[in-house]
Amino acid sequence: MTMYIQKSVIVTTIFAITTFAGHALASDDGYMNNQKLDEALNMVADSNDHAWIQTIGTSLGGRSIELITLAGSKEQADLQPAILITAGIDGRHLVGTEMAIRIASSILVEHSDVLDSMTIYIIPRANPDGAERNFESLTMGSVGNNRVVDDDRDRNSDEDGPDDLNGDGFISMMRRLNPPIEEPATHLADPEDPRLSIQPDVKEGQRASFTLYTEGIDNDSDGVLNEDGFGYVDLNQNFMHRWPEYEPHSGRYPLSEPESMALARFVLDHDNIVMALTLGRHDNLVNLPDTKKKDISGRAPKEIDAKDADLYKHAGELFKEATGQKNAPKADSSGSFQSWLYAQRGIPSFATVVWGRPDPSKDDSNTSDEQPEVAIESETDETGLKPSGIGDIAQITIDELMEAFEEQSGELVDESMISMVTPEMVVQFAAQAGIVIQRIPVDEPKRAPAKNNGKKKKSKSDDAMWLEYFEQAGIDGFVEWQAFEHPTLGAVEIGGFLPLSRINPPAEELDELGEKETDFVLKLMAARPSVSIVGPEIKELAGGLYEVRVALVNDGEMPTSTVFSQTSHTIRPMVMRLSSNVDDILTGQRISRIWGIDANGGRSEHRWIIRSDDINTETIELVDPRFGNQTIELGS
Ligand SMILES: [Ca+2]
Ligand SMILES: [Ca+2]
Ligand SMILES: [Ca+2]
Ligand SMILES: [Ca+2]
Repeated sequence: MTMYIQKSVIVTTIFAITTFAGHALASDDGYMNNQKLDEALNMVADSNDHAWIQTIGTSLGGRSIELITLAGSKEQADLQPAILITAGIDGRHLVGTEMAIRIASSILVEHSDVLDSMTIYIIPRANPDGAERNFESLTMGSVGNNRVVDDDRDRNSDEDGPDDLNGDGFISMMRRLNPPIEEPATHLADPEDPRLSIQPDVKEGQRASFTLYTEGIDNDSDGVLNEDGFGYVDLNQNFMHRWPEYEPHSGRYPLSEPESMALARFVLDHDNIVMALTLGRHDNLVNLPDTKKKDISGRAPKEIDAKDADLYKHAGELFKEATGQKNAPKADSSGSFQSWLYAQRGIPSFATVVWGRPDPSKDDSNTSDEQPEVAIESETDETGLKPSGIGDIAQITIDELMEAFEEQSGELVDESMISMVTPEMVVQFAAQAGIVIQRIPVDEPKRAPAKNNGKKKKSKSDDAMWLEYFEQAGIDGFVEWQAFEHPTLGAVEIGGFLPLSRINPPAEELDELGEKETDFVLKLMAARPSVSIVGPEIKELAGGLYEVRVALVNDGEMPTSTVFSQTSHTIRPMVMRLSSNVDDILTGQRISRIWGIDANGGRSEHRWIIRSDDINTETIELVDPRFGNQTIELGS
């Protein structure tokens, strides 16, 4: 925190009170629980005339979802273009909240001039219940809210969650060493590093020797271990765009949760939001989002429209310039807040995980394996496999099947048909094509490594890289396997990665990260669309007959709207309205709608020929919720 202490008294005071022993966190001190967050928020707002706190909703657990608004004045806050910064939708992503508060303080103290032309809305913790559980003495990494869900549909809810058998305060994994015949072993200890569990590579002559479970016992004696733990709805699966209906934690319907509803309502009520930054488990800044795939309707992009690629590329460059971040996991964005903002609200929506695993330091001669900036195949549930949305089948299997089909038939697979495919069909096709099916383990091997596909054999797995990093950095991110006599499973070992250690950096890194994220926010704001009016240019063609020309020019580095929203008309257009009577307009429209103006000097040109007794009384009105309404007088 040294940098901040030098810079400002206010920030120093905030962080002086936020040092607390968060023993539930692998990275120990310095992360804010809800009470500390409230104190920090109030201190930021009380210390400055340009910041206000409001409550935008209440969680299921009865906690307030807070918004802090930064603007030149309260009156102008909702009337000028705004950036929305949202954090803490995933309860485990505590680093996002830390960044949100640091961005707020830093901009208020050092960059408040930017608030004269742009508003910053910050929702630092959208899921206060989920976050709070990650500060409890026993933690397993809580993703979602407090919704009670009967995961196994046995009419009891939350009856068999994980249990801390070895009493170390964490839920980790169990290796069952001598599984019975009816439950064949699935994994073995990685010969390269026995702490890691891998699936056997038959070609290498490997044989599985254990099964993996979440730590715990079968509390309800139904023969299944830990099948229905606490809650919850994953708020990042509860939004409308590609809502993953059959996921166990996606909610009963989109926006079923008060937390997701509060976010959606806030966005719908604020037409002045011109861009959004979501700090959470998704990233579209380190890795350019997919530009090719469509959703099941075939009309909306799965991630982004190819025509918006330049916008995202530019933002990604600004991000790398500001933060230097090179690694970010890929997470499925179905039903996420940030996808909804883009696909259904037309808002340029950027997302960052804030912190990725640093590359092992270069002076370590052991790391001769080149590990370029490949996207890490980590998933939200950290199994290393990406869900396909078809039962528990992993995306890699679907990809292999599609490849096999395309090779055989010479035709491209119509991706929109994938939604019709059932797991049974996959089993059948896979058998015909000789493809081994990869499945996403449902409740269990949360930490099973990304294994398989011979191509990658030589390079280190993601898990191995994490272990290497933890060792280098001296971080306690892994529980060594220890023998334990399980009441029903017999001999097991308990250990594995700690729940939050691969998402949240050591607390001493937070201040420096905060400066980088603030720098990025400032760069984004500077790149925002900026529309100005050129003209009017008026020429009298004959007595009382005039030609009028006006152009709208966007000098910003970003388009006024995403290309996708322009073609799908998901946003309200700018409206230009001429005051003349329709009968007096010989050429041109009385009312024109402008769906978007390109970046870097993009223009929208308008020309009319009108009849007027007194041109000085005529006006052109520009109605624009995001860039402000204006009236142009045609008289000089
Ligand atoms: Ca149940
Ligand atoms: Ca434990
Ligand atoms: Ca059970
Ligand atoms: Ca249990």
